[in-house]
Amino acid sequence: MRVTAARLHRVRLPLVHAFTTSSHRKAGLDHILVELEDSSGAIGWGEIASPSDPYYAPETVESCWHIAERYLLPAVLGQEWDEPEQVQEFWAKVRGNQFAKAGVDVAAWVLWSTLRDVPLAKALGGTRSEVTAGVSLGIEPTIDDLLAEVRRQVDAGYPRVKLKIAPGWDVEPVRAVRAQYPELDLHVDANGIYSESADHLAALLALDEFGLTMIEQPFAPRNLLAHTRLQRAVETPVCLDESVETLEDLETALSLGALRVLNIKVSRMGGLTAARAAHDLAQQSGVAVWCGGMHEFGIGRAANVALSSLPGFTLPSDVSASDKYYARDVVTPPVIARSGVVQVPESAGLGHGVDIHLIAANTIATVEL
Ligand code: OSB
Ligand code: MG
Repeated sequence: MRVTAARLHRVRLPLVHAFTTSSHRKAGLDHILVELEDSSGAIGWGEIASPSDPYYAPETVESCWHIAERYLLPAVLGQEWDEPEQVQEFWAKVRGNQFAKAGVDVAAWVLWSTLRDVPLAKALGGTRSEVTAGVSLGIEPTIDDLLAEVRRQVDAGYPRVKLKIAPGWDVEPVRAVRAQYPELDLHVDANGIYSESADHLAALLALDEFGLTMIEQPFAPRNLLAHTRLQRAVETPVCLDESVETLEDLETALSLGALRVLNIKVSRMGGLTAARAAHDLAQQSGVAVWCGGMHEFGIGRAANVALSSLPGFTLPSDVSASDKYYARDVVTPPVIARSGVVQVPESAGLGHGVDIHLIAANTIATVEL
């Protein structure tokens, strides 16, 4: 197999509901769609779902564009390969830049599974025909707004709710949601904003009484020791997100006892090949995993659904339906959830059509190599 042409499209879609985390507020997103074409004219699509600002991870939309255009696509173009796992070896010299790599890696997997006429999920070794979706809810202006948003999503059938927290927006919103939903599968995500100061630790320890499924990424990404200390002090499982960008990060975190749950993101790990390897290692180590999201458009979302079909993804994934995020998605049909369950497509490749008219209408920049 040989990629003979590659294109990047910077596409802007408005979010149906603005999203606020401990670091940023967004009403619309720019993601970069990647097209890899082989000599037969077959196309594999991928998505670079980097946030615009370097607050979740060091990358930005501009840095991803630069790295993909200047390093990743030139490394892949013209190379012979038989298996999608080989593609990451072509850019092995490029450090970091996981989001940019992930978009190109997914495009290679989609191209390969399309040409081999197998569903992406099967190509990865997926065993589930459906996956359970949770929702991730941002910080809202008031607790009443948050309760209304939880109500909307629970009524839509989602069985798990994650709440973004930050100092000053933690124990009280969690108490309020827990009081109304004593049995709900509920967890919190701090996106690394807490320190081990006395007041921050007091808030994190106070969360232990609410029966949360996990506390996700309370401390800064590289601060594995703080996560280890917290995990020793609380019953609630600690989950890592930003801390784990490579398999080696995961090995280190496991040997320290810094986590009991792992959020695996295709984007953060640099693609499906690495995400699947993280799944395998976590499964061997007895750590539960779920698939996190980055508000992907339908292409990245379909890849997340395919990954979530692997046997170790035993907790609900952030693969909510397209309509939670976008009025119109770039794939047809959009990703649909019924009672919080998403069917894993059975058709070859991505398992969705790609709406090139919608993409063209919302494209801000394109480049072809
Ligand atoms: O930490 O999981 C996160 C969105 C942007 C940046 C970081 C995160 C998130 C989410 C969204 O939680 C999950 C989704 O795609 O619904
Ligand atoms: Mg997170």
